[in-house]
Amino acid sequence: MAKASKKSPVILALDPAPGIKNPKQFAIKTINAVARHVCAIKMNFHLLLPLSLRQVSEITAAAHLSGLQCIADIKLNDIGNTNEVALTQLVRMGFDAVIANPFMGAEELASLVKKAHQLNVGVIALVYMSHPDAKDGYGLETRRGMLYRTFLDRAARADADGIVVGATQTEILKEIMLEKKQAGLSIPVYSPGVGAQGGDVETAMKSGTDYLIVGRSIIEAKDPAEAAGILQRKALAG
Ligand code: BMP
Repeated sequence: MAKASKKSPVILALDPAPGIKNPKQFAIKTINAVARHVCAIKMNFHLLLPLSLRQVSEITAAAHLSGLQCIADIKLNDIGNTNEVALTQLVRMGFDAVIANPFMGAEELASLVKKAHQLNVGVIALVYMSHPDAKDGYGLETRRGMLYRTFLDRAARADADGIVVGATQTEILKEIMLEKKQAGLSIPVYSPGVGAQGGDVETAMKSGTDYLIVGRSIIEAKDPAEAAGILQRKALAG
């Protein structure tokens, strides 16, 4: 996976609100409006379920034309064969990276990353999600400490291209930032959760976030380009 441009640390979560009449058109219009303020787009089930392979490919092509990378957010977590089929389809649609859940197991994750790298795409591993109930999963106590510690370890050992840690999880972000420094790890941190979910841009950037993933605060703004520009400036200042 090519490194995302540093011109902006903001990734657009391209999640049209339910009921949007033409989601593909909406997606392409939004990409064109905000492209200069973001480095990538992330597509979730909001678009991947209602649209066809061809329609999704048209969106990734529009993003690539604007110089943006495309991340498929399907939080992949299945048996190896199914993971590989999903990965291959996503590559056909033009995605540059997929988000996966290390819950699948250390070996499965490592083999997914290996396969992805052969196909020249990246894998971003969920380590700790942004919603308040995330502690009920990623924060579960295990014999090896909290579950996210194992997920972080799996992501690093598998040579994943990034990790997701919620922007709302300030203490965990800081802990991981310190740990990365001590271990000489450079794996980038992708953080959803600012704005609509209550996370703060400056706090997240100071706590170790490399890329902010932002949906509703941009998409639902009166002027999405202006909202993305403000986020970009705040993130670069943070
Ligand atoms: P919003 O900025 O509108 O809250 O959107 C955040 C996006 O990031 C959504 O697509 C959501 O599914 C995703 N996400 C998240 O919010 N928290 C996580 O921990 C992981 C995610 O993928």
